[in-house]
Amino acid sequence: MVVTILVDMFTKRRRSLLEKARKKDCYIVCSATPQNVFYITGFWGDGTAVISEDGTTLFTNPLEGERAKRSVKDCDVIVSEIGESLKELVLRHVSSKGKLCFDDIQMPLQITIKKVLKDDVIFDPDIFHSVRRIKDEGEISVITQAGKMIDKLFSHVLTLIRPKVRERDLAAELLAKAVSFGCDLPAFPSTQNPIIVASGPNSAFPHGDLTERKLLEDDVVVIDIVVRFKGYIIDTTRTFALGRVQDEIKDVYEVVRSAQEEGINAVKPGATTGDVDKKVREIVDAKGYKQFFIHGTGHGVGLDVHEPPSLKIGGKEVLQNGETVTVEPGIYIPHKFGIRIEDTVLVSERTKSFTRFTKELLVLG
Ligand SMILES: [Mn+2]
Repeated sequence: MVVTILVDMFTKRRRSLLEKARKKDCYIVCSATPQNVFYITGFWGDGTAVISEDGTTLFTNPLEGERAKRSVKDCDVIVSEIGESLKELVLRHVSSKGKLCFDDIQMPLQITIKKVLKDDVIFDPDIFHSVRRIKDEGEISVITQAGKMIDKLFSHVLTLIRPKVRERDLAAELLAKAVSFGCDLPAFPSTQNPIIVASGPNSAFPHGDLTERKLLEDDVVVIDIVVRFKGYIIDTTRTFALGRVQDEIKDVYEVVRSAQEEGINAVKPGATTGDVDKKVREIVDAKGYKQFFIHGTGHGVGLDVHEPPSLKIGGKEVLQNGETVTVEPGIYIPHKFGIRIEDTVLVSERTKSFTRFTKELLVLG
């Protein structure tokens, strides 16, 4: 029963992709991007997926062959011989099937294929994203489980935050817990760690580096957790306080909390990404913190940490049922403190967050 549902899901993804490709006169879609290969085959690793009306074929090398065969769903696996060029193998397979759409132009494989097939190849990095942004039932179920992991991790944070703990040690404990819960740790080019623990003045950097700093009596601590669960990313942030909380911190926290709540309420099918951003920004601006909200309101999330659509000023993209996006306003007062609250939410008539962990200001230590 479960297997049938999975096979149907992969068939459906294949059909959606080919439908998009046909609008560009293409009959085959190719990808060697791990996220896209995983999306269409269920295998995350080194390989090239070729998708056509006949089905999906994954070409891979002996290093990955056995693992690939065990992971794929509704997909044939062809393993090259040791020493045989994967490029040649893929080229032989695709050359007679009509015009082809590749998702990326950067890799040697694409360059070789382009040289041989010339005008019969086009490149469209958005072809997978246009299908991937609407999550299907299986994906939503995985992200729902991921949300529960995040709730458990934030509950664990409550036992870790206290004066004199170093940011790095706090992060190390959280990372260990995440891995033992079944999460993987994504690589993300612009931050060096999947978990941000930014305390005191460090919290004024939206993407603070992990430091040796020890938490102090009256600190604010921003904890941004990005983990991967069964392939899918969930991205959530909470801000905690220690000791006696200054009124300014309480005020800013309340602004961010209400902006985030209104932002989530504004996320619904048919709203534009700019509508949501405006709603959030209006609340922050009205309280006089305009120049301290220095990033967009949110972003799509899925197999990548940052996917389309981007929830930003003037954003024109229309939100659709089944998309998953973050809502994450923040206010950062340089040299003093920063506050951010972030949830990953499912776009639907009754938009809901995948995480339940409280957004009240928790004062610990
Ligand atoms: Mn985020």
